[in-house]
Amino acid sequence: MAAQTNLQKDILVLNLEEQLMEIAKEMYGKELSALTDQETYYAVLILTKRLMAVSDCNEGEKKVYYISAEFLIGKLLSNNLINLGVYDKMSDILEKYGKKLSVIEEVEPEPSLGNGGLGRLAACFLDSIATLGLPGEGIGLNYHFGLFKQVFKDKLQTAEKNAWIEENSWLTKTDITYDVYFGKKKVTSRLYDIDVAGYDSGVNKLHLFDIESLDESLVKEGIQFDKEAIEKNLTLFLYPDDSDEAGNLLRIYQQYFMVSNAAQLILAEMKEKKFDLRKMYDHAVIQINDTHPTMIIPELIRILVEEKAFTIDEAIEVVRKTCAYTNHTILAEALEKWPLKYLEKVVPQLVPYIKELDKRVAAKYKDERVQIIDKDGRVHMARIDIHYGFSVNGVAAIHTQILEETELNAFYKIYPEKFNNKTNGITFRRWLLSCNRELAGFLAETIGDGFKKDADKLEKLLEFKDTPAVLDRIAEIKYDQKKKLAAYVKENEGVTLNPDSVFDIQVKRLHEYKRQQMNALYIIHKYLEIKKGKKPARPMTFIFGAKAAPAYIIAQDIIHLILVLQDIVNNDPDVSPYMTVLMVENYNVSYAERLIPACDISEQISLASKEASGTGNMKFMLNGAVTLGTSDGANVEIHELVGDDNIYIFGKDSETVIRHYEKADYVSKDYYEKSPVIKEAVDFIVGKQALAAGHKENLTRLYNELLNKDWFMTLLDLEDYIETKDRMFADYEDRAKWKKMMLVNIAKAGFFSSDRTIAEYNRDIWHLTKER
Ligand code: Z16
Repeated sequence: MAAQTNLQKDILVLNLEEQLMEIAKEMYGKELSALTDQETYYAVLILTKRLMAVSDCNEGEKKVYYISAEFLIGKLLSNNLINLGVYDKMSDILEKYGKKLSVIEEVEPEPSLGNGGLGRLAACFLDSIATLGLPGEGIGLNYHFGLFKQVFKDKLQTAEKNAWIEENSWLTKTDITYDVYFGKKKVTSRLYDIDVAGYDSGVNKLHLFDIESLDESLVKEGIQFDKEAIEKNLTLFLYPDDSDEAGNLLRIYQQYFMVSNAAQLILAEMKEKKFDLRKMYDHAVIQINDTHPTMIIPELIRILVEEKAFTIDEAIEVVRKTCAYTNHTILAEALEKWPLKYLEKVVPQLVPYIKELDKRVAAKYKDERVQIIDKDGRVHMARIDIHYGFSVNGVAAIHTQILEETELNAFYKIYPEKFNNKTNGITFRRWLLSCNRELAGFLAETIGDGFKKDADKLEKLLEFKDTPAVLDRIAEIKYDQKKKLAAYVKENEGVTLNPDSVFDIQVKRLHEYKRQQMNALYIIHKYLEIKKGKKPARPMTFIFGAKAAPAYIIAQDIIHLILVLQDIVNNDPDVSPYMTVLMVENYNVSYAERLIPACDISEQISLASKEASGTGNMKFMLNGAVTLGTSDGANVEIHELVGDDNIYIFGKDSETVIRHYEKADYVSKDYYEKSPVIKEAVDFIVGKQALAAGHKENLTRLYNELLNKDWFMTLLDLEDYIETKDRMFADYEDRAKWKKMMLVNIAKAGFFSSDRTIAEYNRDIWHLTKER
């Protein structure tokens, strides 16, 4: 059977050109050469979907269901062609008919089904699960407008809807529909599938559930819509919160809709394959991505008891052996705690089961910190996952350690055997082969192309760390990528970038703990230095990209400050020859794919202990950027791998930071008053120049926040940051030294392949076997 389908794919690949011509005829009645770019994109899309439809599926006795509220998949064409092994062939065919694949790729709309790291991680994982040939599926929601599109107006962020679903898209409508009940209210779901092609491997599926009765016309201005009619608005938007809790009923509706569908899909498959439900855990493992899918636990227990004749004890045991939980944050405000009142309103049928789960915990453990329902009647979702799942993992070594020793210590004492670490990873297909074809090509020439399937082979590059030709070529590719980015930025943002300057980039969601405001204070400091006549050795370019949750006021203010600085710096003739500031509009996966290959300095400056892992840090390293970072998240592991000489680490460590929180003894004003450099930079925010370029309300609020609160301790690390960053810019002038750092970073990035991460999930948690 498997061999037969493979054959079909091989035949299709042999006839790619004829097939494409045929599709052009069928769809548009035209010759291939006469198609517009848009039409060409659709024709290639249809053909690529066909290729995946006839490819082998990854099958086996046991499957992982990766349930996630977010799958930030990005554009898919280029990656699918690479993974199917037909990129070059398709590119040649198109060229024959006067078209450029890189131009056609641009036509694809980008789905924004994720906020940031967590959603992008889920997408990388799907790629790696398929690539490793493992049976696994993603389960999520088909948001029609996804995350908002960011538009700057008057130096402020505004939000618009991002419509991405077109008549031809990667979605395939299935005939699977389920009834989903919110108490007595019934809605009907519809399943859409997206094929996930592994690299030189089989195909898996991403299942996205939608609601049949959705009404897109509810969305009027920006991203506003009527929150009442659930059957009309359920899958309109992804909640624009990254790590912050929405505290919103609609979000519970979405979560239950997702898990009810997931449960029905999984149970239907168990039935179809005639698996013994009492041994469900031998055939299914459910990975719960953050707490958003937690209700899958009580929902499965409910179904097993009410429809499958399990006793409650039996149901709990089977579900416990099936479910595993990944924690992605220690920020208390991001750990979901739903008021029982809300759950009673949305999913009354689950409430007796949640109460039962709570009762069992309460009977056994007295510690307040492990109770499922607290004394204020709030349900702690993570606590359900930990008590009623078999695995709890953090996403970087230091993060897991903090979970064990601090945040979840009470649980670690009860269940030490459940805790494990899985340091995050990224798919090298997208973050090297696709986004940086030049570098990937050169690496293949230099060390062979084994690294494409076995990322550890990148270490071979170390043999060339003193070979000038190799070092020069890596630097030359970086320069070319900077020129390419500059051309794109000129076209899209109207800002001129100098490719001979140092490109310093911070791209990630806007959050105080990530400390974009600290980077902005450095820029102010440099601006003032240049004004006073201290010119840098080489011009500097500071690039930001970030969306802020619309309800997160201070995050909006930080964006405003950066846009104000962009205006002041770039329009000051004394300074603009030496520095440029740019905040790109609507930073997304596609923009990341352009920015990352062009980066010299990778900004990873979160307050130690707060960034669970970070994954952008890995992408930058892989593309030859050098990290400027705190001892936080995966930076710690990058540091261990590349050694002190190939990374710039600064700031207080996580123990010191945690101690400050415990003692509540951090006073930002003390730092401001102690240091003239800090004072000068902070005061600039509400100085004449800034107020003339920006809005008093935003700037004053931010100033007061930094001075009187500064919850994420910007001023604690600012001086060390300035000193370290200055040293980094100075070292950039030692070109031989810098090029070697670039090479070492690329060579040591292999550990951060999501293939390694997924192999570890499988070895320690999932225990799947391949059939082929
Ligand atoms: C998210 O993107 C992350 C955590 C979270 O609780 C919710 C969301 Cl939407 C991020 C972490 O902040 C980041 O450090 C980590 O690398 C990423 O998840 C993937 O694990």
